[in-house]
Amino acid sequence: MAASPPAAFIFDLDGLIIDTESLCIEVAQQVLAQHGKVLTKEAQRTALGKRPLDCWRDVAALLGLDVPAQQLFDQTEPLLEQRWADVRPLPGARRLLQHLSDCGAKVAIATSTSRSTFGKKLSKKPWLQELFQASVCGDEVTNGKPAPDVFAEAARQLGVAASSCLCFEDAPSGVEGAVAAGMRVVVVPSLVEAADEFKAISQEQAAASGKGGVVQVLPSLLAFDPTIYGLPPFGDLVEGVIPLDPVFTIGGTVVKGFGRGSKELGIPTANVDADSLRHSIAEAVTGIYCGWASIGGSSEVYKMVMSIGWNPFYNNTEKTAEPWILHDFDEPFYGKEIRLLVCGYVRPEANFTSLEALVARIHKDGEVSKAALSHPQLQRYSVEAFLQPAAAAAAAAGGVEGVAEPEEALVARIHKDGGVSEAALSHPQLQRYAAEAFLQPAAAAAAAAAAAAAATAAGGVNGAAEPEVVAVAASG
Ligand code: ADP
Ligand code: RBF
Ligand code: MG
Repeated sequence: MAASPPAAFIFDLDGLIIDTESLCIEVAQQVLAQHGKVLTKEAQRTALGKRPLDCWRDVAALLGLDVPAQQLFDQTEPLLEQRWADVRPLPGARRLLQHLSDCGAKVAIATSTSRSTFGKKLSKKPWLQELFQASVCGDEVTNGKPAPDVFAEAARQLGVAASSCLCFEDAPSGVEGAVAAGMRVVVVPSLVEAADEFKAISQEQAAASGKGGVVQVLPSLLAFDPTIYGLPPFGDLVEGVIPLDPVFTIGGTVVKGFGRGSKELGIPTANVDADSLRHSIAEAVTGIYCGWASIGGSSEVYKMVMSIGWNPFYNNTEKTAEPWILHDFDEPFYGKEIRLLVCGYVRPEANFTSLEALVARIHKDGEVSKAALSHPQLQRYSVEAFLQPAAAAAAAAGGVEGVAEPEEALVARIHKDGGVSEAALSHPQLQRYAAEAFLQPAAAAAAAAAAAAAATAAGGVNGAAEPEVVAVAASG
């Protein structure tokens, strides 16, 4: 039912447009550990979406930590400062903002972050800087989220009524603030634990009450349909798949899953170890995706389709990433390294009324993915260096200075340097330097020098021209 489009769109930043949450959790854990505390899920939840000092005040209170918020903030800031600029955009954020811009819609950002940190977070994202007309930061209003101040001010700056705005939020405190400002809210929860507490009312109910409210809860911005709000549809589908920009990668080890992929569904899925998954992608990333895969030391690249999330059909308590590689393997490959380059979004995770329905849908996902990945727009990612095993990647980089290589490639490269050096040093031309006095501990060197002096005095041959040797003594 297409109503007239909202007068403006108000976006939260952290955990909605960019994945700051993984970074903040990592650093908060580090700082709390210094005070003998651990960051609980409940503490994460209470911090979500608030201004930094408010976060620390509430987290400290919750964990019974008797340290001033300002001190905790001062401890975290230096750890975060350098890293803000490299935080990645979340799937679908750039696409939606670009679409709204193409439609001529008004867009503002309403964030709890301070103006100076906002600048750092956007510094390497010129594309983002161009996609909104106004921004309001946490230090520019009297009260932070969950108060409505940032949202009310964003609407004011755009010259529209808050009640005619559609807001996108990931955090409970942000949702509360936007609703209090009278806005309709689309929630894309950052934490799965927090997802259950959002209950959507209809747009009509929201409009009728005139008080705003949650109108949709989505697993991802990729699942947003602009036509529901009277806007033109997206025009970017490739064979029914949404191309991702940027693509994302997952590197990890193949571990045992629930033992039901092949057995129950007849569809093997190579589960990625949980630790690698946590470090590769944001908690908020779920859905069915397609892309390219490679395994172990092989440089063969295969098409794959995968589910990322909690598998609603099985109601898993742990998030999994399960690629079904669209290729027949002779044997299992547990324990091997797996590299996944994810470049397309197929659909959100769903629940099914029967196992047959789930299996049929997964097979359809496979067909859709095969077709989409054959399209040049997605095909081109099959040659990405990330998909190559470490040694091959290092060789491909070919010793060109300044080429950024992944960490495994660096390790492989260092080992290769070691091998090359060992061989070269066995050659007489370099081998002879092994006997240099410099390499001897002081006492032995003194003795050798004395012996050499005695030999010279006795008329031994000396003074043969030798290439200059530069001696470098260093520790570590
Ligand atoms: P599990 O529950 O342990 O993940 P599955 O029944 O899902 O077991 O089988 C997955 C395993 O099967 C993978 O870990 C891998 O070793 C192997 N395998 C064989 N062919 C494929 C394939 N085409 N895609 C994914 N995994 C495959
Ligand atoms: N599980 C779900 O509960 N809902 C889904 O929508 C869903 N879609 C999937 C799509 C693909 C392409 C694959 C490979 C798996 C999907 N699964 C889904 C996960 C499936 O339940 C899981 O692989 C098995 O439970 C084996 O662990
Ligand atoms: Mg599996």
